[in-house]
Amino acid sequence: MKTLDSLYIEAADWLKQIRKSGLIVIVYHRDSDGVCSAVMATKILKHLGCGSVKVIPCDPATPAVTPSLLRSLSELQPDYLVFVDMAVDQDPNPLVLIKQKYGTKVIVIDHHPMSMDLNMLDIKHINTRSADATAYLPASYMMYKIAGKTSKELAKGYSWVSLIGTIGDHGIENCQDLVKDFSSAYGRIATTQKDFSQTKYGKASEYIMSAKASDDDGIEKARIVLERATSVDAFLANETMKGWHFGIQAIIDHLVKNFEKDSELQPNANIAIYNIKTDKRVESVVASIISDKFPRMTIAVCRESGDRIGCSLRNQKSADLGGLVKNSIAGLKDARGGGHPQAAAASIKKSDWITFKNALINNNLRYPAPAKK
Ligand SMILES: [Mn+2]
Repeated sequence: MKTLDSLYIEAADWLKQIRKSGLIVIVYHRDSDGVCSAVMATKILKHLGCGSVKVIPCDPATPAVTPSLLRSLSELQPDYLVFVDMAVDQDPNPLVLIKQKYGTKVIVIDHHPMSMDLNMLDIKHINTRSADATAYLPASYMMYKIAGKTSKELAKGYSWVSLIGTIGDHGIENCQDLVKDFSSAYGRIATTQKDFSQTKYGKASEYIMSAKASDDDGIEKARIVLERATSVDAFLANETMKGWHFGIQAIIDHLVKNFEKDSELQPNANIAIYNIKTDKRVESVVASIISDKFPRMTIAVCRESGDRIGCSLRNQKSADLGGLVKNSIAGLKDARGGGHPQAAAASIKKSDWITFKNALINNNLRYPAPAKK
C-alpha cells in the first residue's frame, strides 16, 4: 500500500511535468473545500511557470462529470485536466472519452470514498483513501501537502487558503501539521475545528458558502476574489462577498431557529427531515449548523427547486450517509447522490419525494458509521 506522503509526491511530480505552454483546465467542487483546492492548484501551477490555466466549477447537482460539464470540457479541449475535490471515479466513461478524443492528460486529486481506482485507466488518481481507507483529509489540505512538495515557502505562504477549505470540510482535527505550519506563519489563533470555525478563516469559509447560495455564479466569483486576495482580510473586505453573506445569514438564522418546530422528527429512526422553503441554495449550510447541535442524529435538509428536490445530509457520529444516500436513490430515475460518511447530498425528481423520504427513514439505522482505526 502507498503512503500518504508518496501520494503527495506523485501528484507534485505529475504537475511538474506539465508542458508550460499547454492549456490546463481545473475543475472544482462547489463548496469551500473545492474553491480553496482550486486556488491552491492555481498557485502551484503559476509557481511552476504554467501560462494558461482556466478554472471552472463542477455541475451544481453533483461533483461528477455530468453531460453539461462534459460539453464545456469538449469545447475547451484542454491538454491537461485537473479535478480537485471531485468524485469523478463514480463514472469514468466521460474521462476516457475526453482522453481519447483530445489526448488530454488527467489527474484527479480527491478525498471522497473511492468507487474505483482510475490509475487503471491511465488517469492519475490521487485519493488519500487509497493510502488509508478511513482517512478524512480535505482536498485543500491535500493541496497544501502537494504545494509543499513543490516549494516549502509556497505551501507556508498559502497555508491560510488551505486552512479555510479544511475548516469548511470540518477536517481541522486530522490536519494538525497544516495548523502548525499556518500558526508559525500567521500566529497561533486556534487548534480545534470548533475554535477555528469562530475565527476570520471560518468566516471566510462561510462567505464562500454564502456566495454559492446567493447566485448561480457566486461560487466562481468567490473563487476569483480568493485567488486575487493577498490575505484573509482582503477576501473578507470584498463588498460583493460581504453583501451576500449578510443577506444569506438572515435566511439561515431564521431556518435554523425554526428547525425543531418545522422539521419532521423520526426518533425511532434517528433522523430529522427538514423541508425548507427558500429560493436560496442554503440546504448544506443549514444542515451543517443544525448538525453541530445534534451531532449523533441524521439531519436531512431538503429544498424544492423547479421539478427537483435537493437534500443535504449530515451526521457527525453515527451514520454512513454516503451509503445511505446511494441506497435510497437506487431505482429512482434521474436521481443523483453520494458523499462522505458524515456529509452527503442527493438530488431527486419531485415526483419521487415520498419514496425517497421513506427510504431515508427506513434505511438510516442500517448504515452505521464505519469503524475508526
Ligand atoms: Mn472536500
